[in-house]
Amino acid sequence: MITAMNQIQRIGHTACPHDCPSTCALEVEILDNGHIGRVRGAKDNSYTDGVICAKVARYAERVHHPDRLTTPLVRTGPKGGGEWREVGWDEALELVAERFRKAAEMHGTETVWPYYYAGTMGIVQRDGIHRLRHAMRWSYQFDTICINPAWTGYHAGCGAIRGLDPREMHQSDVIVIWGTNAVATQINVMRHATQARKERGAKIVVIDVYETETMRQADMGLMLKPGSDAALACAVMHVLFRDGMADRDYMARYTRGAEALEDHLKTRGPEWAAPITGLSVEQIEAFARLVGQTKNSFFRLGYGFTRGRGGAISMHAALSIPAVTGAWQVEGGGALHGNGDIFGMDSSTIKGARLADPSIRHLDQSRIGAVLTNDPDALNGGPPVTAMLIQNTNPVNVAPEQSLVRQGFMRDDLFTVVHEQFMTETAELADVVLPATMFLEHDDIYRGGGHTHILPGPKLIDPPEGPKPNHFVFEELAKRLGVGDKEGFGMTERQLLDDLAKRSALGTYDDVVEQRWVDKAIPFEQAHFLNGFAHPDGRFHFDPDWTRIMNGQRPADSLGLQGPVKKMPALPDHPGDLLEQTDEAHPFRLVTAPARNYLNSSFAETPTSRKKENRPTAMLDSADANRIGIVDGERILLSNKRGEVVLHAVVADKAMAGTVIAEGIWPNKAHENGQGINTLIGADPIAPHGGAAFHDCRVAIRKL
Ligand SMILES: Nc1nc2c(c(=O)[nH]1)N[C@H]1C(S)=C(S)[C@@H](COP(=O)(O)OP(=O)(O)OC[C@H]3O[C@@H](n4cnc5c(=O)[nH]c(N)nc54)[C@H](O)[C@@H]3O)O[C@H]1N2
Ligand SMILES: Nc1nc2c(c(=O)[nH]1)N[C@H]1C(S)=C(S)[C@@H](COP(=O)(O)OP(=O)(O)OC[C@H]3O[C@@H](n4cnc5c(=O)[nH]c(N)nc54)[C@H](O)[C@@H]3O)O[C@H]1N2
Ligand code: SF4
Ligand SMILES: [Mo]
Repeated sequence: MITAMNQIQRIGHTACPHDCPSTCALEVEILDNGHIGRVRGAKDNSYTDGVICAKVARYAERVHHPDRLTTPLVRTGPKGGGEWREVGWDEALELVAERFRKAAEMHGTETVWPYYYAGTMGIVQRDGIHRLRHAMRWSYQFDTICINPAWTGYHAGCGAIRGLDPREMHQSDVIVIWGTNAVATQINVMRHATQARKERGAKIVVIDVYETETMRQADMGLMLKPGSDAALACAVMHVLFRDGMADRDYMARYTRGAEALEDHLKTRGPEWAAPITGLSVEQIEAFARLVGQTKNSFFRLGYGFTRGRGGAISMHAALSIPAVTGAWQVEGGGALHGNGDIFGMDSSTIKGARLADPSIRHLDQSRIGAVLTNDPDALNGGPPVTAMLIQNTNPVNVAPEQSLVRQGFMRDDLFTVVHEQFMTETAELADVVLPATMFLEHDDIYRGGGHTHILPGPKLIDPPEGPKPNHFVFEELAKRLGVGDKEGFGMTERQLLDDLAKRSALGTYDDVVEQRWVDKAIPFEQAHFLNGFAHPDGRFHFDPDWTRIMNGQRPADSLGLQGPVKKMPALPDHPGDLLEQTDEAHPFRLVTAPARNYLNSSFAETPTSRKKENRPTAMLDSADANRIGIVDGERILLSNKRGEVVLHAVVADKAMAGTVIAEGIWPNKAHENGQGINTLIGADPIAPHGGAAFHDCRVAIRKL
């Protein structure tokens, strides 16, 4: 424990490893007992600017948590029964290697499915699993749970995942924070936006489906119906064309499809959009006027509004607005969703890219429930999955179709290894649990999501005895599985980081550590696409060819995972019947938004976060609550064809009637019947390139 006796010995420099676009530069107090004290944001990093979220400031609670896993465990009783035998690493790894080898002998190598995600964003620890996957010819994962609809929609317009330098907000007179609850999910967006307001009177517009903390700080809050953002964008562009605020010279030089768009939008004005969005005609006109008359409008486009079945369409439609106004031409004008494409990092050795074989099947990450319950379509022409290695993700909690996921994990013929920091609900259903280190305890490197920096995260403290880094697991399994001296194996983390740094023209890893971060901001002309957009024709596409959008991955259909491409509208439009439709039995639309004090499934284990979030709730409009006779604080049941979830009602007029908000991915067992919120969420892929519609879900509600 940290006591007053422990002095600060030094300040360590690192980066936040969590799955958050802010990727903050951190300063960590290291105490003379080897523990950490406070964690702060680096003041001299121009994006972090000394500001981080409260949950990471209290990281001592997580890294020195008494419930951390410290010993490998082998299941002794029935699955999920909680009976384990403590074993040494050697025994655990021998067992795993033996079972993986046997599974492959029986069903072929594709029966093993390494399943991972972004619990750590460190490139060595997160992506090294692919090296082992490729070497062993195990099944691939089609990563869909998070970025796909957003990136697909953005790529459709701009041709790359990059945009404005976020620090340009300080040159903006309007900042549109669209479909992201920045106060909760990426605090630094809010920091720069509110500073721009202070410095130059910038107006902040927030577009969300409920009154978030972010919206509360806005000058203009647009609260709309879930999934209706593209309709809003269409009406805004209609007004821009109608009232002479469209920049026709810019469009002629830089865009494709502008004439067709103008024509198409003639029937999609504010009167058309008002009933679809729930906004008033006046609100839509006012927003259109604001961005139409303010060239330096900064569109900060988030993920939240893309987590619906029209998600890629919504992103592309919102992104089309600055291409109509020509905002991109001026400082502080244009859009940013993420800057993934600016870094030029070559992690091919870490990933074992040269060992990859494109003929090996892909399995859709979001459809893990269908995969594990042997849905032939989800298995994509291959054998059943009978062995899994899981790292940095908690699918029993976070994946859609939770009932199927759980049923899959309970299969007796499935051998599951979970490498984790805590006994998550996925680990509880494993056959073997391996304890993992935390970011402060191993070496890695990170890159910004919503900014322009590459940040090193060197090991700062020793782990407790027991936990090992992901890298250790790849290497030890590779040895036991006879991978031999294939490229990338037999190297330490430091050697792989040096290889990455060298291939990426960053010098050595030590050079990067020395510098604390490397700013990879691209020149103004490039960030603003003034040398052309990133499509081969150099133009922004109002009329994307949705069958060819790849966002860095191969298109879903070429992986054998056919998305519903044919339903995509040719030009920005309301996705309409692509969305999950409410009906008489299910009159509510559920949005499963993030909780401020959790990060996905993480931090639900830390006492302060848990206390602040209190209990799982569903927020209802008072008219809805009255109609079904629910009062604040009552137990209620949310249900649809996928299952039932118990929560407590919060009655508050913070969303439109018909919209219900459940914040946070609570542990399943925090809900009365043990069914978590993802029981209600579907896993059918979002058009055209996959993704999970976490915020697009119809439900019935009744009181208990
Ligand atoms: N505190 C905290 N921080 C996090 C996370 C967390 O769980 N908690 N998760 C991390 C991860 S993995 C990610 S990907 C990012 C995601 O961060 P964001 O980009 O912020 O995306 P979401 O968290 O999905 O949702 C953000 C907002 O979108 C709104 N929303 C939902 N549907 C619609 C819609 O149809 N239209 C509009 N306009 N808004 C809609 C929700 O109400 C919510 O307020 O945040 C990261 N940071
Ligand atoms: N209802 C609903 N569900 C959602 C969402 C939503 O908005 N609503 N958001 C979705 C999104 S955007 C995402 S990205 C997913 C994310 O969901 P998860 O992938 O589960 O996300 P995390 O909670 O970030 O990380 C998972 C685990 O990684 C572990 N971990 C961290 N670092 C390491 C490490 O170095 N090694 C190992 N072995 N383990 C480590 C942590 O202990 C944690 O248990 O959830 C999705 N699920
Ligand atoms: S805001 Fe995001 S990146 Fe920054 S410390 Fe918090 S979780 Fe980490
Ligand atoms: Mo995410």
